[in-house]
Amino acid sequence: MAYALPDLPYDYSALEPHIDAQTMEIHHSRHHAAYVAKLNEAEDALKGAIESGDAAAAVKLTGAINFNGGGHVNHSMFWQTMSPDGGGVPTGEIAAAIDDAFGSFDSFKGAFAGQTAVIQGSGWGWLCYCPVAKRVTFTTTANQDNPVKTGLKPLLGLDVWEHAYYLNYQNKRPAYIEAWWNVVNWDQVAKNLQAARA
Ligand code: MN3
Repeated sequence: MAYALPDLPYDYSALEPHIDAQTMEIHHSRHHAAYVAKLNEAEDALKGAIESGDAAAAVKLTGAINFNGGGHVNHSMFWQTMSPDGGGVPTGEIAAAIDDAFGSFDSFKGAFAGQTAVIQGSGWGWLCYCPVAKRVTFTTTANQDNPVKTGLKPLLGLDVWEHAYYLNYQNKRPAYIEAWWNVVNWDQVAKNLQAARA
């Protein structure tokens, strides 16, 4: 079955003033839509390669599947972990997990914002659950790589591709990150932690 662009759980203007409506519309309806379309194309081509027993053709497609599949997975989580009712501080299990790993929520925020701001080029900052260490951790990925590739389970991702903020924040990535905390949907992040631990 082909992948489909998921609807946003809120209007394009719902995250203003922190993330503007035009950025949200272009990001969702053009960028995410393109990842979905190209992922479907690559998977169709992969089926053809498998059916014809062409391993070299299949290997050649893995880059497109990683990039566009990552783009689809990453953005699908990104929309869900933002909300017009977001922001504030996490509570319950997720708050305890963050305190345990980072010392405090403020310490986590500082580390997350600082490390995500300095990603070179395009990429993502992530709060993840490590099923080996059984604790949450921070990581960054380049381009559309997803932390599942290194065995981590992503709980919250921040897109710092310029398309995510340039219309409103231009080159001021740290200002975009600072604003983004106001829309983080901690209820969803808490659900993601529960699912990751299950
Ligand atoms: Mn993006």
